Amino acid sequence: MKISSKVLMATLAVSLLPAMACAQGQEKPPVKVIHMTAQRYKFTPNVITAIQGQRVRIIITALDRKHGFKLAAYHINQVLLKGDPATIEFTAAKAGTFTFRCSVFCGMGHLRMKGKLIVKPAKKP
Ligand SMILES: [Cu+2]
Repeated sequence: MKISSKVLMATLAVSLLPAMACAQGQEKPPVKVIHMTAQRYKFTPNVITAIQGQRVRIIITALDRKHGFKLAAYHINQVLLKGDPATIEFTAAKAGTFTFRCSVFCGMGHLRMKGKLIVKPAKKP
């Protein structure tokens, strides 16, 4: 009987752990995760949105060659190596529409390889 109650306690503790981790996670603001690809001469998706103050994580994979992801308004410039996902994380603190573009010359269409980050103003209480 003693052994089986110990096993039961251990089982309960293990099953409660994920619930506790989840409750702790709720205190942090949620992160918006965006998966993106880069290839001549576009980012997919090329329009991304966030709410002001939101934490944004963009995971970008260059599919065909080396590219870059430059979001000047947020002082981000990341080289993207072919087939190697790069993670960019920032807080969308400024509302507005901001252009991001390729920052590694990749061919004739390089200058038009760009997209938009739209940060909607946070609602006032
Ligand atoms: Cu380029």
